[in-house]
Amino acid sequence: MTKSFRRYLITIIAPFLFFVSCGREKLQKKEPKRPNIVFIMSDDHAYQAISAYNDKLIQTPNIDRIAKEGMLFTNATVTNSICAPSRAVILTGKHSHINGKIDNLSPFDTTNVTFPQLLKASGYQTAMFGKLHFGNNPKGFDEFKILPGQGDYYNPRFITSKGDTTVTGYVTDIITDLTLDWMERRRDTTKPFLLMYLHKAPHRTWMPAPRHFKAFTKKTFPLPDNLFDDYSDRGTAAETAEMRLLKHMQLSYDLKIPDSIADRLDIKNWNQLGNRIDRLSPEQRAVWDSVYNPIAESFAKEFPTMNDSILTVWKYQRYMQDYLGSIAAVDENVGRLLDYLDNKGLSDNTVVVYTSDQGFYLGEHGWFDKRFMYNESFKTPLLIKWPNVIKPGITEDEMVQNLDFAQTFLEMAETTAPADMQGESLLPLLKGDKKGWTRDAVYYHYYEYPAEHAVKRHYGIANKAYKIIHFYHDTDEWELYDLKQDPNEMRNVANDPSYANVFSKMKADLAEIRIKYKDSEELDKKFIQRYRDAGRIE
Ligand code: SGN
Ligand code: CA
Repeated sequence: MTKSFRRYLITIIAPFLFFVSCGREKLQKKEPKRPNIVFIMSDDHAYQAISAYNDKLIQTPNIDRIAKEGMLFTNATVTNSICAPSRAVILTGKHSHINGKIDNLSPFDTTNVTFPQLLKASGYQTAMFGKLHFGNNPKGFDEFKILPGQGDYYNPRFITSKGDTTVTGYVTDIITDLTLDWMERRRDTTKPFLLMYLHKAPHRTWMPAPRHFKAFTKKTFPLPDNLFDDYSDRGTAAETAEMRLLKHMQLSYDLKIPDSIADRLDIKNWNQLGNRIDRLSPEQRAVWDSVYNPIAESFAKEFPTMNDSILTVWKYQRYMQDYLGSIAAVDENVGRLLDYLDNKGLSDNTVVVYTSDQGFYLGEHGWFDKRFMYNESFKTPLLIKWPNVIKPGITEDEMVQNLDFAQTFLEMAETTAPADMQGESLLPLLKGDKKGWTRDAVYYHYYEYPAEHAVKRHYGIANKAYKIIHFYHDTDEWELYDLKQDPNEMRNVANDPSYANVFSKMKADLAEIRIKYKDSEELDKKFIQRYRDAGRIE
């Protein structure tokens, strides 16, 4: 470089660089200090189907990015393993018996105070896109577009504050399009934001994006050890539940055998495929038919000679193909959102949470669905990244719950949480301060019975070593599991004399935690009465 060229560079470029750096400083001053919060939740996404937990079933590279850059929780649980109640717990930071949303059936009581309302009042811009399932609109959001009830997979309808719209396409892609459109066009850059990005997938009836039909229907998956559980060594609740692949998963409705073939095989019942695929456009339907019809034809040939175990395995494989196929689009779309945050320079000051409204049975105990306090539905995936606060790649095994989100987000936003919230802020764990975390057991209470899937009412407490469950209402049964000896929860030891001391200690701990959280037999009776008043029980 000649001297004169160097001088030229200094005189021409230096003022420009000075100008740019001042501009950046100004920009930095304007950037809100409190972190943005991106809460990603899918519906019924089991931790067994996220490769950061277990890569035997599916690769989820984008969801895994959150764990690689942040923290993976291996002991995250819900307080009531069903959709709308879990969402109510998340928003209110209170157990179901306090916030009143005990089941999916009655609408959410909107006089509850929710953390988004508090964040909005403290200066956050707030938005929600996707599935809420509350029976009413969310409060505390500057903008929302939600699915009515469970919503549809294909060409779904959305509810907004200004009325309904129908959007063409696949639900998981659309929820992401709506989210990115809001981020790009309506975000107020002078405020931190709370974004609730809530997927419908992979909820029953597990309908993948047309682009994933083919690849997933060609795969076979390893069988869970207890696929052929006979429910001996347990109480009656596991045996009487109606969520078995063999008996309760529908060949037509769930596993996409067309009605015409179901008729021919005489397996037609109340649950038909018809209305599940009526929303497909002719083009989408052509892709559907080209993939699912040949599967149904070959099933029709084999069906007459299938015994129960062959049929169970066939159902398991078809179930996994569609369930995991639906997750493929969730993972791709989470990648789109993470890329957007990276590309816009937002990632450094944004907390990203990935979770599900509860776990799910992927053939364990021979089941699909959730509701029970047994591991696969009690636990839920939880991955959190927060650059500069959470160290990358940490696995955390402390017992955290969906009850804790509200207080966690409020503390992140330097906003005081109401004293009657019942969770605990996760900030000590996120900052690596284990001494600041004292919880050693968590409480659970499920109510929706009698109802679909026939899982009896129960409550219980779990610590890292044991779990005790009391089934009540039309039964009175206790179950105790030794989680270290029997991680698959196949043997109830409540009546085993060698566990007598553990049993009485766990029972006492359960009574104590019920008092701590203000749950009681009076409330149990009140909620049973609610079912009587609604004519759901005599
Ligand atoms: C629907 C499903 C059930 C599921 C509930 C609750 N049946 O009723 O299998 O348990 O939702 O799910 S379906 O025939 O409509 O698919 S939740 O995630 O909304 O709680
Ligand atoms: Ca759910």
